[in-house]
Amino acid sequence: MNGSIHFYDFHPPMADIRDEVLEGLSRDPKQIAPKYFYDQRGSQLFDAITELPEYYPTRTELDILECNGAQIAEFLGNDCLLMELGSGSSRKIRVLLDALQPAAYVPLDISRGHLLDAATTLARDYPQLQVHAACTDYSSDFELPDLPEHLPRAAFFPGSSIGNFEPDDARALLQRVGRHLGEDGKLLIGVDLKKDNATLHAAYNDARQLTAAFNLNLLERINRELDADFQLDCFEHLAFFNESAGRIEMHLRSTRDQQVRVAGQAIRFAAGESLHTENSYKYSIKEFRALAGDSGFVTEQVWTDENQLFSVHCLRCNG
Ligand code: AVI
Repeated sequence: MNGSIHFYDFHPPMADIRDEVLEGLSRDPKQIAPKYFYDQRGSQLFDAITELPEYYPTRTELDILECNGAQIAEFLGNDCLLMELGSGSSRKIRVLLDALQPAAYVPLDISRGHLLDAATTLARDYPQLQVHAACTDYSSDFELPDLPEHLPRAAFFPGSSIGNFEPDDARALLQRVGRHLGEDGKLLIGVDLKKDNATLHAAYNDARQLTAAFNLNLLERINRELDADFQLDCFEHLAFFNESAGRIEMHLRSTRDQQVRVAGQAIRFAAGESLHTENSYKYSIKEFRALAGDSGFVTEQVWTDENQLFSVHCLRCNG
């Protein structure tokens, strides 16, 4: 028997994506939001990155979840409505589902095909589970499917995806999550910690160059979906830790003077000019506790690994 699955498509219209990409390319410095990494191939490349020896966040967070599963399950509570922001391949939720029986699981992700595949596999593997999968852009005012009002609500936001938001946007996002959760709603969130430069640098400059391929795939996606003509071999991957801002920055640097057409518009790149594609903020536990507090959440518990690489925070919404 399979668990039940319902699919809701709130994917933003292509015209909105085109306008946002063109607006970002008209800025100085040029930028495109990291949410556009995640087409089908981008999601697959990200999954491959999470298996790399250099990319410590995923395995470290999984270890923390596994070591503390019983306590986490107690915090979230059985029979809750459990949503997951940026559920991707729904791998980490499996650790929670082995200790917890939610009334329903609501994965939210912008990558439609990847979400549907992951939700279908999960419903097969957890026959008792009701899955309500919603393809949505949770970085803006996102919709949820019609869900029972009476159930206690909880959210899981793993992987330090919160670090991909500017701190002000991260606060706004947590406030929106808080509104969906309601008073006393629970949020379990993974946050990457500040650490030495060498470890961070290696995680975003892996030897197999999968992170470079992930970064460059953004251009391939824009070529395909927005009728553009980026030449991928005229851009190079650049990732470094910006110490004063406390973040990894990823860029695509133009290796020459060039002109690219995107959705009928001409965009000029000077040699060496960069297109900023991602920030990945790293926090201390104290910094993140303060950010959560500013966003309407009380920190109830924080776990880390023995090397203090990554943290998992249990937060309660104070309404
Ligand atoms: C999804 N997000 C938390 C990843 C990160 O580490 O910021 C995305 C990523 N970018 C490069 N490698 C992984």
